[in-house]
Amino acid sequence: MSSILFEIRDNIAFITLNRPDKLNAFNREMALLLQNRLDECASLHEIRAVYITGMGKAFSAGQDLGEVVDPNGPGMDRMLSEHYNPIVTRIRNLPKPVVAAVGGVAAGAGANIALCCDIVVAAQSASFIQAFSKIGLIPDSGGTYFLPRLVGWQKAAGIAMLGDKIGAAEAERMGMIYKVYENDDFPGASRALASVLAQLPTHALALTKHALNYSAVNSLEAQLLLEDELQQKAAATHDYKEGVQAFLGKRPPVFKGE
Ligand code: LHQ
Repeated sequence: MSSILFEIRDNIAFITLNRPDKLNAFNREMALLLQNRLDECASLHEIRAVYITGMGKAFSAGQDLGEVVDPNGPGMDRMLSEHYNPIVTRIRNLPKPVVAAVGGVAAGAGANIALCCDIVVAAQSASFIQAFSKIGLIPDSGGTYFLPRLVGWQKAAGIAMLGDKIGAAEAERMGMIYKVYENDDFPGASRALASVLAQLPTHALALTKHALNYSAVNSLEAQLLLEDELQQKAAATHDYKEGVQAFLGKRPPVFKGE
């Protein structure tokens, strides 16, 4: 059985991290497979939303620590540059919405891969742990970039240094994630969210994502210019015309992602 399951249904790519006996910890094979699948998500026109989740009781426990001490393993110097950084940049550059559906613990790189997705939802019993300090490392996989932007400097410093286990409800309260669902509702509600995203104007969502990516580093002036440029692109799409026609015709729009 592959360590990454992949299925396309109703314009959604469902990606499942699949090493449940290791809490879906990443080894090299799983990291490279995930990269390949994210490339497919970018290139296949029929995919209009991506849904990443974990098999079993965890989202992911981050790096497989068995591989770290394996003399035949990839070695520390390749793990970020070849495994995690390419995953994070692929998710951020993917011109489609990416949902992280966190059903259990998300620790270390597993937490930060979830947090770099566009919309993070979690089951009530899920949790997020910046486990790095516990083993003498620093938050990676974008943790030092996304965490302070999501929750503010103080909370980020505390969470990163102490390695606290943050429950889903607290994560939602502090703005680390978008929404928490009751455990029983979580699978259906999180898939329904992906389904809504897959029916929205895909290009406009991609341009929104692009603008949000730049808002982290741009001045107001630069961001206003970027919004102007991207809005021209959005206005040139079929979906924009459809949205306006549907509004004027008092009917629901049918967006094609074109
Ligand atoms: C695991 C793991 C795991 C292997 C649970 N590996 N087996 C980047 C660059 C280079 C180097 C290092 O890393 C990185 C990025 C990173 O991600 S660093 C952070 C690595 N992750 C961690 O330090 C988290 C380690 N795991 C834990 O602290 C706990 O397992 C958590 C809090 C996630 C869950 O605790 P429990 O629910 O109590 O589960 P458990 O500890 O009993 O784990 C269940 C099984 O999964 C167990 O195996 P076993 O054979 O005894 O049933 C664990 O050994 C295995 N497992 N995480 N990262």
